[in-house]
Amino acid sequence: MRLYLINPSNPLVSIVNVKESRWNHYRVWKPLSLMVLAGLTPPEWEITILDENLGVPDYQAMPQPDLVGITAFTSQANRAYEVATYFRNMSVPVVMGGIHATMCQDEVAEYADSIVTREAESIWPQVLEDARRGSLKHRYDGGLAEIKSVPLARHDLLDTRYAFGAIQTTRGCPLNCSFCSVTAFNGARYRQRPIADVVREFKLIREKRVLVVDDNLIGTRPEHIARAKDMFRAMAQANLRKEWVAQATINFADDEELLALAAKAGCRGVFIGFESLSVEGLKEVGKKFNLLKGRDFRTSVRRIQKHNILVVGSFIIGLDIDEAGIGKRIADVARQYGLDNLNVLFLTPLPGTRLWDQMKSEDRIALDTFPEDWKYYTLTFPVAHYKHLSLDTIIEEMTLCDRNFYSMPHILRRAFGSLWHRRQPLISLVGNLSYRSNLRLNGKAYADFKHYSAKRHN
Ligand code: B12
Ligand code: SF4
Repeated sequence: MRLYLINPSNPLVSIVNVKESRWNHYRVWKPLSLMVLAGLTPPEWEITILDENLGVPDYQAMPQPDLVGITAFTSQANRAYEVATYFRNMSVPVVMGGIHATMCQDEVAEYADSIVTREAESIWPQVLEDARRGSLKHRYDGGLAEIKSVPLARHDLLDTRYAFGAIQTTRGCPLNCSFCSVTAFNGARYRQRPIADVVREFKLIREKRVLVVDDNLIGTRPEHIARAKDMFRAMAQANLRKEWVAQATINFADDEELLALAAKAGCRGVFIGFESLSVEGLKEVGKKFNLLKGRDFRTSVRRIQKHNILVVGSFIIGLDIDEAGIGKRIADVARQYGLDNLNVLFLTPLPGTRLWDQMKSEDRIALDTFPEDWKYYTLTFPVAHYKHLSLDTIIEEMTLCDRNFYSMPHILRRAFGSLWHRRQPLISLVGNLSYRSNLRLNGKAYADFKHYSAKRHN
């Protein structure tokens, strides 16, 4: 039995457009969902993982599979439907799963023979068995997985053109920020994989560099932090020789021992969601967690960096409190905090989030012809109506912010700073130049987007 597992591309996502810029090789990430599904698949299935982000395969020239499984974030839905339609026209059954299939079940059900909602661990072997017998059901729900049942992902199945391997050590997040799908999808309970599994899986990864995909690597409570420390100790002891980057909340900075252990285990960079410059903004998105302990963000960032860990900060533009001037203010503050890299995104109502419900009820979702418009739900296009920022203004604010933070003098200053502090100057420089090289592409993408929006609203 031949199984194709497909990660569809989104041509609008410039950061994954490898041909546009060679830097982008460092920003194409492995589709871990499919590697985990492969890990759950019995040996009688011959599995091929096809990641369209590395180039769209010539499906016609390939042997016909017995079953196709497609994953999709919302931004990949359009292409996912094209691929699904292609295979269904050839009478190959198609199963879709992942976040979009969970949040937009009725829509996805129109394009697939079967959909699998939420986490797949408990249900995928059953789906395969039904497919083998030719009796696929239209819908399956995997619920939330028993974390011990998460298999070792099949790291051997993808080719070596990626700069980073990928692994997941925890699932779920209790914070439930208004714009984020994680709590709705993976639940509020923070579930941690057995440390021995994590170490074993790290050993299976061929790449020297690894993306730890957890939404919050360390968690929020003392027992979560204690487990993170144990995991870092075990990783260091296993002498994995990996360098990895992860996402965490700002409390990562609060514990020197945690930072030292993370660095020893190979942590080289951390992605932190600051989201807003102001208390009102943090309250608006429901991330009051960032306000605890009367935090001084600059000190927190420095404390992390002292351990030779780069800090990438993320902010949102388009909150109800944001007014003209927000772009420049974010760039200024990001520099004051001393961030190594800045990632600013447009406030985007993703289906299944609290923000979606709110904006929908206020009739503020501007691009709402679905499924066509999903391709713009990449957080890099302003798809909503923003309270104080028109379409032109919000794009201008984003452009000003990026041009300011990624101006050549500022990039060089950061590069010298990290050289002086011996904090991975090369990685820092490459990261900054990679963002900068996308600014030109963004300009063109915004112009096309405005044109598209105008056509939509006429
Ligand atoms: C790693 C990651 C990325 C990587 C992607 C790597 C890759 N190629 O997959 C990168 C950095 C590139 C990325 C980019 C983006 N991401 Co992202 N990302 C994540 C993150 C943190 C982890 C995903 C992951 O690997 N999980 C581990 C695997 C094992 O879990 P899983 O994917 O859920 O898969 C399980 C089930 O869903 C199911 N399943 C999944 N697919 C399938 C398919 C079949 C057939 C079946 C049966 C089951 C099944 O089985 C798996 C095992 O249980 C999630 C957050 C999260 N917790 O999901 C956000 C998340 C998926 N990203 C999100 C977003 C918004 C984006 C971006 C649009 C914007 C951005 N800048 O972040 C871009 C889009 C890129 C694009 N191509 O269009 C949102 C998506 C919301 C939505 N409705 O789509 C999430 C949920 C975060 C959030 N804050 O809400 N992301
Ligand atoms: S943004 Fe981060 S902290 Fe907030 S709910 Fe999502 S994963 Fe949790």
